[in-house]
Amino acid sequence: MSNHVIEIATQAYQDQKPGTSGLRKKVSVFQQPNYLENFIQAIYEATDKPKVLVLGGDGRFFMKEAIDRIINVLAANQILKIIIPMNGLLSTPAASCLIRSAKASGGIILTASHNPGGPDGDFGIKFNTSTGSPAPEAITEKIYERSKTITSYKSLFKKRTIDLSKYSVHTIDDTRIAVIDPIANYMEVIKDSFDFGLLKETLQQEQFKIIVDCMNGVTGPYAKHIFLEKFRCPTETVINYDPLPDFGGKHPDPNLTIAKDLVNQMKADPTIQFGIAFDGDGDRNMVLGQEGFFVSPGDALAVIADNADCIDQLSKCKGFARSFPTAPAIDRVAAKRGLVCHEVPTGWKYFGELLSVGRIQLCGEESFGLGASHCNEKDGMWACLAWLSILSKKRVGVKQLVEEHWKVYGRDYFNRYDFEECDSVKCQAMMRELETLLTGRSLVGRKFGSKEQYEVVETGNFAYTSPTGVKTPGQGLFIKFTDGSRIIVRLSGTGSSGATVRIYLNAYDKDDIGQDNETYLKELLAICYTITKLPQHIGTDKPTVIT
Ligand code: VG1
Ligand code: CO
Repeated sequence: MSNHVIEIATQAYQDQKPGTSGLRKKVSVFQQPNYLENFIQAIYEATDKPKVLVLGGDGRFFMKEAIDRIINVLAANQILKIIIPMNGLLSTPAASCLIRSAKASGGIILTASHNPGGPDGDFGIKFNTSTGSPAPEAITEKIYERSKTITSYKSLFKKRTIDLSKYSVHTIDDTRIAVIDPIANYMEVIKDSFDFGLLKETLQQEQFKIIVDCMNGVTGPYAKHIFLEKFRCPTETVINYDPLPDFGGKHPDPNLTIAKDLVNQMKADPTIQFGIAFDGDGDRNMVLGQEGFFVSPGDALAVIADNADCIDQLSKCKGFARSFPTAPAIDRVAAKRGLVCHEVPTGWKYFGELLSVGRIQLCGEESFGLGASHCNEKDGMWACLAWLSILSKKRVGVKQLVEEHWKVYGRDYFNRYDFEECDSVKCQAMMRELETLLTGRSLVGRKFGSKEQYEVVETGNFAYTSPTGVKTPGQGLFIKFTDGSRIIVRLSGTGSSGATVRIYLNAYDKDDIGQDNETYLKELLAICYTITKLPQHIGTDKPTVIT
């Protein structure tokens, strides 16, 4: 061991279990003594001493300090190379691209995604493997196991702070640290994905007005580069573009409730054709058409799949995938094209494997995440350019495109109801009771609804088997009806306090496509409450967020 390295004795924490997407906790939890160093040392040891790691994040509070402290631990472990984007700012999809371009062993992404930031907000660490994909559960479990028994970590005797404000190369003993331009790398990866010439032409037309809301997350610099520098759009095209440690005090969550700036702006100015908002780390997106016409994520996925021919990258599409709770609109597109649509549990790591082996080229989740084969993460900016490619080639508006889609395929009315910060014990009790009910057959054949139109065809708990045969049970309690409608209940794996219950409803209608979403789902929601007894269990029937 070099003279410069010391071993620091530490107490293991027992709560460093990564959830759906990384380890997410309140900033104050991460600020406990050695909490961060323990977890980094655990990653290093549990992933067989990686040689090259990418390190960056979404700019949230505590990120800069965390980068310094992580460099200290990794350099003390004599890692060969650390690649850091300028100012530490790296969107989650760009991190995935960079890991692959640099042939790195993996990446540490400092983000809690759409969770609030600032000193009282959340912090998080995602670990991605050399394929650019979020680490599968086998790896996150190993990291967690190591974190529970760790007794020391390595540290530099003399700590170093690296200047991240310029492109540069530094050395600490045997470790090289490269501060690079992440946008250049991202652009290189997607350069052949779209017809950039056509996009520029379309966006320069005065009547083609768009608005891109970065919600003060990490996508600001990418959006400014693409829309202002490359496409020369007017400056007002990109809003909330400065990455801020507290995201301007708001949740960087692109949904109708929180991305109000965008919704209001589009309602006020009907000449804006297209609007999009991204989350804190740039992997989620919400799409709006003229006057704020909302595109549900399940429809967005299906519409892109159906128009894959307009997107260069998707010209040789072999398959699609969606997460289990996502409305199955894309399944019908797949069926028409003679392709497979895989159904995986919630969380991008399950898509990662399918993307890596080339089984799928496009996939997405109901939580506003959509991604494709250029990287191994969901990618908000890619989704944006995909939409713009379709609109440019077909010369139609968003609303028209979606409505035409419904006319051909029928419509999935869909809502997710979140009940946040609930009592964990009560939620667990509800889930156990419900699991007993739904893994039995007592509901099958029963009819619900005013006209008894909802007849239960199947109930259970969703289980997934990966292409390599890894089984993941218990991924969502479900009730399926004969007409294709579904009720799904699961607990969130990304919260930082209490429990969050998520209820997903989707009702399919082949012909009646023009109804109000909320109204259409009212009856199914009542049925859901009757079967799950959710209001009795958690003491409320009022969700905190509906998306
Ligand atoms: C949520 C979403 C899931 C998404 C995950 C990470 O997980 O439901 O679809 O993949 O967040 O998104 P959960 O377990 O809370 O339902 V992000 O943008 O953090 O990377
Ligand atoms: Co995110």
